[in-house]
Amino acid sequence: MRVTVDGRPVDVPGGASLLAAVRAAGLGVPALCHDDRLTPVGSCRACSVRLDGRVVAACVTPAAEGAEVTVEEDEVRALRRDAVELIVSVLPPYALEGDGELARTCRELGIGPESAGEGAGRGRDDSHPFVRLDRDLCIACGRCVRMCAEVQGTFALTLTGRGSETVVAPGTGGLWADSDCVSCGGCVDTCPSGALTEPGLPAGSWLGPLARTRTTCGYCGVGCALDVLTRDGEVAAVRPAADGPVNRGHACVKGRFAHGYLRAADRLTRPLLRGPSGRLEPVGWDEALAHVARGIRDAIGEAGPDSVAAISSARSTNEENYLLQKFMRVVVGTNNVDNCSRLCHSPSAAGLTAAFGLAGGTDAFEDVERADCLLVVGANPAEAHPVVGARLLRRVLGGARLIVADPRAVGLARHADVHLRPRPGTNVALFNGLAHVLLAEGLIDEDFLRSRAAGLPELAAVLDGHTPDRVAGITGVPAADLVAAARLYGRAARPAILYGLGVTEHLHGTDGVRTLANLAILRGAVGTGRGFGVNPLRGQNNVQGASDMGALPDLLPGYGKVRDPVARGRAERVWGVRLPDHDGLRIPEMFAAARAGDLRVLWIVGEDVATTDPDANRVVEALESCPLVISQELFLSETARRADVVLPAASWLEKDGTFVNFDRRFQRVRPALAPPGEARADFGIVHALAAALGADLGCPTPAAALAECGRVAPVFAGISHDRLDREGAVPWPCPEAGRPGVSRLYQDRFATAGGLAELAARPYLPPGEAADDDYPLILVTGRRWAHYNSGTMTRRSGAVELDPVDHLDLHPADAARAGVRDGDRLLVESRHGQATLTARITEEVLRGQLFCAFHFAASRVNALISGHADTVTSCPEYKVTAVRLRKPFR
Ligand SMILES: Nc1nc2c(c(=O)[nH]1)N[C@H]1C(S)=C(S)[C@@H](COP(=O)(O)OP(=O)(O)OC[C@H]3O[C@@H](n4cnc5c(=O)[nH]c(N)nc54)[C@H](O)[C@@H]3O)O[C@H]1N2
Ligand SMILES: Nc1nc2c(c(=O)[nH]1)N[C@H]1C(S)=C(S)[C@@H](COP(=O)(O)OP(=O)(O)OC[C@H]3O[C@@H](n4cnc5c(=O)[nH]c(N)nc54)[C@H](O)[C@@H]3O)O[C@H]1N2
Ligand code: SF4
Ligand code: FES
Ligand SMILES: [Mo]
Repeated sequence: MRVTVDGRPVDVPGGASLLAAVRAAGLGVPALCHDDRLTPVGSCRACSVRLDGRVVAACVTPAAEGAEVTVEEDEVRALRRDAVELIVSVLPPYALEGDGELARTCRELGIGPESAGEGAGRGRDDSHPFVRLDRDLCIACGRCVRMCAEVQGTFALTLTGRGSETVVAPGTGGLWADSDCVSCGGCVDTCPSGALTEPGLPAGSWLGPLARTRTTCGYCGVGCALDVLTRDGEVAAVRPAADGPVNRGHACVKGRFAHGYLRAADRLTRPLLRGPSGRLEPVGWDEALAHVARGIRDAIGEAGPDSVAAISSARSTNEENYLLQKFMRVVVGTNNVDNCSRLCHSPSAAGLTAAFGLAGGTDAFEDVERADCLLVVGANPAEAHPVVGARLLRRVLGGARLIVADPRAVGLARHADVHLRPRPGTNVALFNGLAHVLLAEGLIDEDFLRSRAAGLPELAAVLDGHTPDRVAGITGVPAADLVAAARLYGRAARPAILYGLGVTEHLHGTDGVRTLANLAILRGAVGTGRGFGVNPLRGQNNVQGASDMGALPDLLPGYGKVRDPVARGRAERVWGVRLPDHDGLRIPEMFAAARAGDLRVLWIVGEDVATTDPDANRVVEALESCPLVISQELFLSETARRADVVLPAASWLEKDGTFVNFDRRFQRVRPALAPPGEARADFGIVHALAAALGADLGCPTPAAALAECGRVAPVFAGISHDRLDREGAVPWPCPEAGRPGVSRLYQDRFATAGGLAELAARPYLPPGEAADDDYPLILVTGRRWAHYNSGTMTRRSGAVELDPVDHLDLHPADAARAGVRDGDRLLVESRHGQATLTARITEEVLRGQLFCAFHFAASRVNALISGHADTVTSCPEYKVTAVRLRKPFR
């Protein structure tokens, strides 16, 4: 569309505003109530222009073909200046200081402090750890309110008061700290006036002198691109990158604000070695590494290489994981290496590989923008993947239908067309029930099933027994809801499945993934561009990558099987050694081997197993039974406290490399700071340990390690640091440097042996734990928004003010029966151990069910969890534990 701006023709897309046209013409007008990400409201009039003779607000006026816009003309210029001057007239003079949008605008328009008023003396709200409000600076543009509603989807803010008294306030009234705010920081980013800021940073003032480092968030698997602003070797602020491929200018409380741990007083800065006194004493690196090297050499000599095992970290980079698994295979000579994918999405890797051929999600996240029906299963993205959760919600508010399958009333469930609340551990029955309805009602893609899928007759036979009524009996989901959900998914043109640990962390987690994948196959909604396939919301920042890099006991980099001579041969040629040809130990098997006296060395990198692995008392026993435990950590975690050697590690803000996010994108990680004291990046530690054993692992830099990995694993061969520096993000598979990676998989054929999608005929089998008279309640465990896993990092940040304890959610009826009041301290007992939690009475959980997180080591939640695990992958059954409540103590 062509319009004329000050006599010059400019082309803008259909639907663009005059403001966009003005900017396209290279001109600027102030736009104080406008943010490109938000619905325009046209309230400040600072963007006034003349359109075909009339004065209009450019931000809300659509550009029409042939429109003639006048910007630089005395009269409209004066109107714009008047509008800004009017706004400033009620603000205190300091509103014009600093580098914020309003202050800059005033300088450009020649408006000085003499135009300011006195300020209304409305005071501040400094109650919140991350968001500060100076009411006197609020210009009531409403950008923060719209940001919170439209981008974050939280609706925590409102404008109150009339006329010039109007000011932003939490919708709940009262203090910001007590509001629904989830600290995404979006309001601070959009505020033009400095009314909303973050502590220590006056509006805009950070922009100038601070160093800026583009990196990728090291908390969850969303993979937000962040700009880290540093001053004097400290993080001053973290800003979401507007051009971040996944986050597009958005972030969450953790990536943005939870960096206080970096300079925590108890950060590990020197290696520690357990001395003759039995205490961990600081030593030099040489001494610590020599001790570990001796231990490894002795173990290999006396008990063979398989008496050494390592747990690699999904918090670490690809290059670090690559190097560590290479160390274990090449230097030690064992496949005993695993990562926390074992505890998390190993059933996804197994299930998706069996169904489709590859171990990752099937599509690119942006494709959810096209989906018309979202099926969100056993995932709580509003808390665990907040940037994804916000995007999903926006899609739903934009018209997509939403089915949520979760026993709890999680954040998204409030907006669901259908909320299915299965009994924990009954997913396979639920998914088979949905598939039954799809088949029974003909809501399937016959062509796709004929030409691109296998296994329909076997599935149909199993589904016969899964009538809605029978499924209702098993799952507790009313038959009518099941049918309604199946029809929504079955009739959608472009349905999407996103799922989480509510599917995988079960005794039959792999069956859960496979029977969930059945739904997409039946509908032809995977590998066809119709819909957004089947996508796990993978957890840790680099859990996808840790597995991609081969930090797994049965798989080499790129998922070649260690038992496959061809895959092994490829790695042997690159590494120049013979490799062990039998599977190594999985994490739970490592602990079992330790308890049995068969494991001599356990090297644990970035995992607080004593807090986060199931059946914690047995984990502690394993650590105590193993003669040499090494913990490579940022902090003296519960695991590190029990280790014989503690090696201080750098965190994601202090190192160089790459992560792979949940939709298979490689992105760069760059150091914004130096590690404290003598702490070193895991990359350097692995190299140094190899050197202490007289070995050279090659690949001296992270870039070289990724390049070498591409030679072992052709699916990554086209990805390099240089390329990522140029392109930002590249998804795998990406075998060639000159071609884009494949974000939408299987468009021509599936990667299974026969090229077909494999339907799975799996019957429902009950969970490992069941309630009985002794343990009458079912505990589900999972996440809360402000904290991250073991909490070692988020508890050392302002997040602890937002959420200071692990709460146990219980239904009012169960609370009444047990005589529990909100806030009571409770002792919870299972057949395996005890935990202490603080009661939170809520109808978010159903009667008979409890929910808690595991973010505070002191609560000992994982002492409750059983040793049951997925029969295929050993992923723990974290989601189902029978417990009882002990008398509350107040
Ligand atoms: N704030 C925050 N974010 C995080 C993390 C964190 O600790 N804190 N951790 C990261 C990691 S490592 C991971 S893996 C991801 C996890 O992200 P999610 O998978 O979203 O997290 P969870 O809360 O563990 O579990 C998801 C849901 O499963 C439901 N559920 C339990 N049992 C069943 C069942 O039988 N059927 C169904 N349908 N649902 C069930 C639970 O009620 C819960 O709401 O989050 C990542 N992001
Ligand atoms: N009850 C229950 N338990 C669970 C779960 C559940 O749903 N319920 N979920 C499970 C899941 S999905 C997961 S992924 C696990 C996560 O469990 P963990 O992996 O144990 O938890 P994290 O807190 O993510 O990180 C572990 C440690 O790594 C350290 N660290 C961080 N960055 C680095 C680094 O770059 N290098 C090194 N060397 N160390 C670093 C941190 O200080 C932290 O102590 O928890 C599992 N435990
Ligand atoms: S959504 Fe995940 S990746 Fe993004 S800022 Fe939050 S923790 Fe980091
Ligand atoms: S920016 Fe157009 S009216 Fe405020
Ligand atoms: Mo995880």
